[in-house]
Amino acid sequence: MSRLEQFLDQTALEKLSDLNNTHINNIVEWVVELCKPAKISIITDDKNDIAYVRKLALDSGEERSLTINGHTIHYDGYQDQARDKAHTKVLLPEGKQLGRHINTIDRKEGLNEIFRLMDGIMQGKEMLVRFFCLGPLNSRFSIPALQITDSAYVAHSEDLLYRSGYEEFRKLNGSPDFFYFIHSAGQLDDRGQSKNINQRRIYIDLEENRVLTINNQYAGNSLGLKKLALRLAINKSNHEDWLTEHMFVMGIHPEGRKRTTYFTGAFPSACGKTSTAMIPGQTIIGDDIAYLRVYEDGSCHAVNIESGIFGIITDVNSVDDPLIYQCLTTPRELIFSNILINEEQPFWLGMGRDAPESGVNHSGNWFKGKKDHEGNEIPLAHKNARYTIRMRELDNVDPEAENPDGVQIDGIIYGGRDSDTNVPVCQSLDWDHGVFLGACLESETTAATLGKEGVRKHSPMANLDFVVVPLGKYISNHLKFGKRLKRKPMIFTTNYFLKGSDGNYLTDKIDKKVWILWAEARVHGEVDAIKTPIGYIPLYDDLKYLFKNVLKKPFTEKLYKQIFSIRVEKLLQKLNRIENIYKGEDVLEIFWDILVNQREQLQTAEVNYRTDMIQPDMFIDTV
Ligand code: OXD
Ligand code: MN
Repeated sequence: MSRLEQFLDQTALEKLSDLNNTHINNIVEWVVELCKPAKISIITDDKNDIAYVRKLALDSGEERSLTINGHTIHYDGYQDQARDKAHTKVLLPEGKQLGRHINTIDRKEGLNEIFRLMDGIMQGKEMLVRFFCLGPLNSRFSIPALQITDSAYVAHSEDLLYRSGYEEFRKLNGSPDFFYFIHSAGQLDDRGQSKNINQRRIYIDLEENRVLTINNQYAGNSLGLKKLALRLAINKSNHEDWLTEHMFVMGIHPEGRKRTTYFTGAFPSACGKTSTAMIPGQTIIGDDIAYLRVYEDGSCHAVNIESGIFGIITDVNSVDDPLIYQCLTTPRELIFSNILINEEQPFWLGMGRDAPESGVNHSGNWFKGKKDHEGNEIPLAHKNARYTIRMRELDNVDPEAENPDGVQIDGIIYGGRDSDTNVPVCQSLDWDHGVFLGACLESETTAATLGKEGVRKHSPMANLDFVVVPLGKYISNHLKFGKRLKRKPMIFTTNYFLKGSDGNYLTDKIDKKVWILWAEARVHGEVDAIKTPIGYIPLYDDLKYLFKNVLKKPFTEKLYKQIFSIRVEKLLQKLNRIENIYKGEDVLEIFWDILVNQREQLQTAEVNYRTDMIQPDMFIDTV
């Protein structure tokens, strides 16, 4: 503890020494010496410590209170509104290779660069040291995570999003078996936003189970426990025997069913993951990141590693997302980010309410027609604007959300933003084929990452942005995981974004409820399906029944045939793209067998049916 005595007061010293962990002391000491903060606070699970962080976020101006009790607003810098993939790099030790899909920098070079930028970066600021637990407490899934940051907004957000873990750290008994994250927002401008945005860096150091992130505030870049821990956990799990996935966990409850059926679902950012987990009538365990393990009885169990939601607010309105909307308009501890505030009232895009023509938003004072320095009109709120809430605040939270054993998973969904290729819902032929379909996931880019929107990108398991092991290994691990399962979840794909020739969506947002209930019914063996080369698709009558009974709306056979036709040419083009992506990757042979087989089956079907848009009823085999 010796050198720390120079920097910490008695209470802070006691909080650290209670943990009896020299690794933590060394990290704190090292960060203090490098970043040179003016003050250091150690935050335990104590409610006074936690209240201190929240107050600091308000006192420092990083958040401001709004009219509704517990609601605050935070703004990220104008150029810091989404995940910054270009500056997020894995530090690569000499002699190691991760393949061409992962953004890397030589470890020595990266560390030299970031240590230089971190020198004195916290001068004049207060450094917060926080202890959290990824996953439920007292669980085989849990991973303790240490967060050091000079942003009270970051520390406060994590309080809403993760389980406090000071006690979990105590249980480590001095072991270094934890993740750690060092963040600094860097120098701030007069709006309290990171000034040196050109020097933002997010460097992932797998050797030390740590991430160093500086000169940014947007949560996807700054919060250690969110997308940064996701990357560390992908590395850890892929060298062990479990999976770390960009997945929701939800309970499905069709009318009349006595037991809850649990599903996980992987969707790229801003492609309906949260709104699927929040479909009215169902229960939520998590909306973003899950750990999956094979249990002793051969079943697959999953937990939510988070305990809150950092959700996209755009298009959340009382019709499309009634549960979330209700939550955002009633008192509770909640942080909005990057939306418009007018007279302390929040406004966002697609909220279904008339918005004022001026106010304050992520660009500062805003008025309708305001342009940025590139001449682009600034909308009233950012498209990737967010809300941050605790999960336990929701009425629809599942009773098993904190179960240390997680829940048994019976279905897994892979969904992408795909305007022209895949059907709305489809069940894989078996586990390996399901892994293949997940590995083939493509999606059009969204505002959740910096850069152009609407560009089709390959996104295996919706996790490519976060995969830090060679892609082939990541996919092979899913194949091996399945071999160990005695009770394999069924695997499905969904596509909520199919468009007609006029460019309009062919299905409504709420229709996802039918696709999910159909998948659940398949798990229970209650509905038949049509076997096609890409998997099992629904029968018209089953969907018609669900549309009528669940959504109270008609579903025409014409629309069914249009959206469930197998688009052979598009699918074959996709297979060519997939082949190029995985070429040179060390993936299990079965992956290539499935690809070749899928291609042959599609080609044969095209010849047999003499069309490249094969309507569902042309495939006669039902099971
Ligand atoms: C998220 C993301 O915020 O994936 O969940 O970007
Ligand atoms: Mn996500």
